[in-house]
Amino acid sequence: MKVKFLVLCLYHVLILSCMAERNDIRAEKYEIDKNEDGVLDAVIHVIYRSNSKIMFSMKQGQSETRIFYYDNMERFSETDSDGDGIFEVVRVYGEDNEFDEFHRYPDGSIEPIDTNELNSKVAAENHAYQEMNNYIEEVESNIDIEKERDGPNRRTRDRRN
Ligand SMILES: [Ca+2]
Repeated sequence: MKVKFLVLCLYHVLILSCMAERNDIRAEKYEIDKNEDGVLDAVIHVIYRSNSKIMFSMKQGQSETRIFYYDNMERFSETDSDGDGIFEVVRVYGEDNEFDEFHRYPDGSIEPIDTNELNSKVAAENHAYQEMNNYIEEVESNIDIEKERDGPNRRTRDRRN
């Protein structure tokens, strides 16, 4: 297993990227401290298979959401909002960010939520979902830029020593 650590400061966000490679599976970890007070605001894990994202998880406080992808499309997600280890919100995604939602109970049983509740959630969350995706894409593209910029500089410094 090959492990790399990369620390970057972007927009007052401390990001720790830990990449572990196993065959064609690659995992990245981001620790986000928005105001640099030493208290993490979020921890994100992204897992890739053959450079395709297959899982994204984000833990903020007690809340944790895991999103699963197939063919680079979000297919399934689950959320544990109170940190008790039971992911009580289960979603299955269709086209254009539409989804159906189920409630998972502690005994493992699952029940679809009310249709009116579902429709209002779909409408309300499409906007927030788009903003989050834009933010993630911006962070990911800035990491690529930082890697390209830091790579040659680091090698130059190493040659002097
Ligand atoms: Ca829970």
